[in-house]
Amino acid sequence: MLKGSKKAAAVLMLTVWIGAMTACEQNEPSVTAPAVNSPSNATSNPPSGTAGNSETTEPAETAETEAAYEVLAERLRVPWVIEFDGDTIYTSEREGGVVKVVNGETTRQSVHLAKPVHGRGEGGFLGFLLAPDFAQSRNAYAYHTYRENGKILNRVVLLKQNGNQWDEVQALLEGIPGAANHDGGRMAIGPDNQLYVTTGDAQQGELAQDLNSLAGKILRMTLDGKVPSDNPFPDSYVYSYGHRNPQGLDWDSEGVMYNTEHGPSGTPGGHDEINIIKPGGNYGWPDIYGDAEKAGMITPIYHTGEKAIAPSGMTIDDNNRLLIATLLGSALYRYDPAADELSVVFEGEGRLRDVKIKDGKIYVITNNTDGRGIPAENDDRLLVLNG
Ligand SMILES: [Ca+2]
Repeated sequence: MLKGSKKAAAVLMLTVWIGAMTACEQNEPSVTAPAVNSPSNATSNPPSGTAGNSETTEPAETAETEAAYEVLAERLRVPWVIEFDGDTIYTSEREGGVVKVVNGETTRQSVHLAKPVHGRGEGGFLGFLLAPDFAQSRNAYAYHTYRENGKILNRVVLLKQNGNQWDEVQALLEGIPGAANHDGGRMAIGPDNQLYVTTGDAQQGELAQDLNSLAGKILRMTLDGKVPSDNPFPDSYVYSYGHRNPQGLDWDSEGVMYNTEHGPSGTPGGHDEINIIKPGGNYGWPDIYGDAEKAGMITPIYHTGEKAIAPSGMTIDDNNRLLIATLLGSALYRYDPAADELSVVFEGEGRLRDVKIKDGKIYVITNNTDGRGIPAENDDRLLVLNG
């Protein structure tokens, strides 16, 4: 393992970095440069080099100082998820591959799909989720953008691992509206053993309110892709609606379901949300955001006000606190529902796409190679935090 001690972002770089923001993340008026401070036990050494030159920013290591994290994998290409199979870690890469990480060794595994990945903008090979019976079945679920008849769409497929590659077994759901941005793509299996899938509004906000559209929704399906008989709307995959671009999904120890999603672009921007998800719930987009209320619509339990953090993957710890990886926010945040407080847990490595906890250890994946960040030479990286 490599000792992680490099500071990816010098303050100097941040001006450039913010200038490079595009699409829904660019218009935040109150963005301030994230601090470059590291956790108190981090090896601290002011960055002296330039972006992309990790050699010159590498501080001398001292035996007494524990690094803030260790690097488990590097030079990943827009990684999107962290998945565990025992001590083996898998991550998806947005261009359409899977990387297997075992004891610091990475193997890039090809994915063979019936329809090619359409990798423009925020779309691509996004969600990737090992089936609960992966040990026996070698099955996984994937969510990817594709193009058909001139339209950008998304589909949910079942894959099977065959040696060092993944082959599509079956398409479970196709025709989910897509666009250059707002493609959703997070998948999770609930405590009810059903598959949940987030979809974006495909840059057409009104679709989020249309129960006949699969855009701007959280979908719920059986593990073989059917509509569960107890879904809130008859013969519909829709579990909740009125979402803009939900990116994080998890349940607490009581089975309460939370999501994170992006607030509006432009002015005022910000207003990124944490919601408690109820079956059949309408989360308001595009009619309301922030603290606004409207009959039949659910306001978030927390929003970020004018500040945009662009929440991505989210996981809930043993104390029912949410850990949220953020892109624009370039930090790992913790949200404690009991205290209604959002605080920074880890930062200084750029954009973060996903977070998971295993055996009490926090794992994050950076996302600096997606065209909106400033990648260091060895980005993107899978990190395990110390302490
Ligand atoms: Ca909302």
